[in-house]
Amino acid sequence: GNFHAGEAGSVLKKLDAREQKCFQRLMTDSLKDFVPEYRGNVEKNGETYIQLQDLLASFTQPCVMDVKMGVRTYLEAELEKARKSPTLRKDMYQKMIEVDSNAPTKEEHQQKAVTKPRYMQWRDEMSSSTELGFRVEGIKKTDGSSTKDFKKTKSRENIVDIISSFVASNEAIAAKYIKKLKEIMAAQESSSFFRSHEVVGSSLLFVHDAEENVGVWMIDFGKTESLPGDKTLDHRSQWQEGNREDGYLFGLDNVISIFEEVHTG
Ligand code: 4IP
Ligand code: ADP
Ligand code: MN
Repeated sequence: GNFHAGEAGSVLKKLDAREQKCFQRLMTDSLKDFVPEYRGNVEKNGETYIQLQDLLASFTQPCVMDVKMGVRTYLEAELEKARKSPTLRKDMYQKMIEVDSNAPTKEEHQQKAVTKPRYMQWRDEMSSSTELGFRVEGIKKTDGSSTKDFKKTKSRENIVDIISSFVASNEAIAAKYIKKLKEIMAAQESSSFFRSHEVVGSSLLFVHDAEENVGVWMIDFGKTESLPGDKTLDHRSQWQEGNREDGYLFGLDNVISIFEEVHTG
């Protein structure tokens, strides 16, 4: 994978130039406290890594949930590229038929391949991304067991159940998550970084433990792109190709509303 254990309290992630640039800028932005601290780069076995604060370090046997934000998980640039010079992806065709053998078109079955945007759009539609602006990607329980089996989780009711189970119906933990999510949203709404970037494929990482320590952070800026000139996004407007909107805050509104439903029952 992309990750390695770092020095105590840090994790190492394979360097990606776009992501490094984001972390550099985030260290002086109002979102600083809501992302892992960026601690420079390190070389290991001829590879370069960015060193990030280990967000799990202060927890005891934490439960962790990765929620991918936004109504789409591919960049506009990837759409354009696929239109100009489509690359056929056999691996993505395989991933597609493992979930639904009827999903590919006749032509895709013949090629045994799909383009990346085609696969990503299908994933977004199949899950809650397109409709609700986020999806649960994975959950790790306190006993260490983990699930990534959420590819077809789409309805609000299913997500309410998943999140109730994640917080083990603990009202204090749910309430702390709601407070944190509202703080993150306020910071995002006043962040110059957030306003000036298309934030795609980024996740919120939810972490809590039995002592009721609770945290939420923004992670994964591998597909977070700065906008040209002084263009800005509101992250709530509907996406139309060309406007670069990502639906991030539309999704966060829904995440908060679902946590509120979990909390009040
Ligand atoms: C994956 O699909 C995820 O969308 C990856 O995003 C994405 O990486 C992969 O694209 C794609 O195959 P599944 O989750 O359905 O397996 P992430 O790593 O953020 O979850 P990118 O490179 O788009 O970030 P490829 O092109 O890397 O395979
Ligand atoms: P990728 O770009 O390879 O998808 P991510 O940045 O999304 O990688 O991280 C993948 C997983 O690694 C996350 O779901 C989370 O569980 C874990 N992770 C990422 N960053 C941190 C961090 N700073 N501290 C602890 N765990 C992390
Ligand atoms: Mn990623």
